[in-house]
Amino acid sequence: KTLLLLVTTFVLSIAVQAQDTDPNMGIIPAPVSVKKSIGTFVLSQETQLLADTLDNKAVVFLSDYLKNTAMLHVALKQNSGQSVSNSITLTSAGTDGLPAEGYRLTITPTNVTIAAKGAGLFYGIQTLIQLIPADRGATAKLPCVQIEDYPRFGYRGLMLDVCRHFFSVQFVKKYIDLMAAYKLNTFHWHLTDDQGWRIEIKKYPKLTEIGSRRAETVIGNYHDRTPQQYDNTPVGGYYTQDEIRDVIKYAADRYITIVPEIEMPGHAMAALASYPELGCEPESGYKVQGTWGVFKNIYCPSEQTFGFLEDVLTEVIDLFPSKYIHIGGDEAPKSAWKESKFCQQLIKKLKLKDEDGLQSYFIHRIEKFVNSKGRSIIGWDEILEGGLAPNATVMSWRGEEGGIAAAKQNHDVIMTPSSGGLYIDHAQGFFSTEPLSIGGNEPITKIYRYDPTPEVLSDDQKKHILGVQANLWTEYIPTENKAEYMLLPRMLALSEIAWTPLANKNFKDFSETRLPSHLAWLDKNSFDYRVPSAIGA
Ligand code: TNX
Repeated sequence: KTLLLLVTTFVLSIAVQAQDTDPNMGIIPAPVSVKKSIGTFVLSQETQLLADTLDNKAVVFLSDYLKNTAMLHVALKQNSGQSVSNSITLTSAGTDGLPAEGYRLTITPTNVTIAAKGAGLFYGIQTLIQLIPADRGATAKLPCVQIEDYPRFGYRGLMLDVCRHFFSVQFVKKYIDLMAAYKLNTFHWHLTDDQGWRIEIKKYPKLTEIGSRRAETVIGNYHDRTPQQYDNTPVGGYYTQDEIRDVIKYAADRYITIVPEIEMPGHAMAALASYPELGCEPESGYKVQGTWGVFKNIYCPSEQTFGFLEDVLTEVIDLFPSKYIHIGGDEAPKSAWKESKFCQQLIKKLKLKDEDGLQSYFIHRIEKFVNSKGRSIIGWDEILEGGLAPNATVMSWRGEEGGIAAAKQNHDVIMTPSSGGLYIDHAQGFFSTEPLSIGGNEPITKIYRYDPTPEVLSDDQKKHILGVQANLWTEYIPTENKAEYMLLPRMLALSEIAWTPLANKNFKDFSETRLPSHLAWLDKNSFDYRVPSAIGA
């Protein structure tokens, strides 16, 4: 009898494997392990949703999803520990040996079980949601399977620049929804730049009264292309602190941490236009900028500036619960500091080598302040220049070199190199045939193939690579539709490089087998996206 059973099981499993053209069951990002079995579970109005804690964020998310999106009115009940047939059970039992953020999803003909703790439950739910067929009647048939899954990296990030163009709270939430569906967990919110200050600071009202508006919207491409103009309407907008709190909660309900970025010492024209005394040439008539690039004037490293930045950071830290505060640090030209008597005297007084030393002093001082509040700083890789602040995490964007150097100095790193296809403001095909963008040709194939752990690092150094991020800079992205077009479907490739084990990555399976149903889902939900092309044309 046993033999017969064994043989039958063997034959059946061969049968399953033989016809298995979709081993990852359409799931993006591809899970760690998927073991299919025979049969289906029928999800219907009679199915019960059982959970250990009914007010758990993930439980509420699934319950709301089934009711409001899947239109399946499944009753939510307390899990008694007894097995109940025709149920979806969400439980923290059976999670032994699961890595952080991991889950076990088991579907049998009688039950669905997600075993997980914390964020893992939310990710198990996202996978379950992807398994509910889009085309169905009043019930949904789910294929029987056993999935064990957890992320490759703890930091799975996506940035949105709301300064070059402003995006509404509603759009930011949509962006967060997309991130959540694809298991990204860190939203980097670029809130200040030369072209706009977008966060209300109670102590400095002019930051938003003056700094959130600009008159000019002439948008010439700063690479040698024909200057173009999108429109003639002024750009403005900012988030009140209440709106920010609302977005933080919305993200937290989806296990997404928001890392706010307050740029310094460069990319500061909107702040200088609001409070000229923070610059080295207060009489020069600073303006919120209407064109793109790098501007000469930056914060002057005076006591007044440090006082201002500490006040701003205090309000930012009170709002955002994240461990990290991003302090920018990129593209700060030093000519204004070179020309300033005050800066030259300061360099002498502090016995610094040069302006790079002054920048390093600047960032060290800010780091000390942020650390004193129990938080840590992230900076773009220029913060390496003149010496890294002791606890800083580096975002490597001008290639991987900055990240490699930082990891070798035992600093944590987030990889986001433009050379890796992670600059999703770059065109997704030949840029001459794409809508106006900053340039480039960064097709989905390129981002998909990116591996955030450079081979030159030792295993111990690789542990400093916390994860990976893609950046949506919005110089050439004035509308929500265009933001979606640039983001999608490259964000799905990002999710797979951030989550899926290297050995399970497979571009053919991703693009040909799994992506099409996700594109159909994007269509159904009226998202704009670029139809991907394997050759990047
Ligand atoms: C460089 S990435 C910048 C941004 C621009 C972006 C355009 C970085 C730290 N700085 O200010 O928007 O290039 O691709």
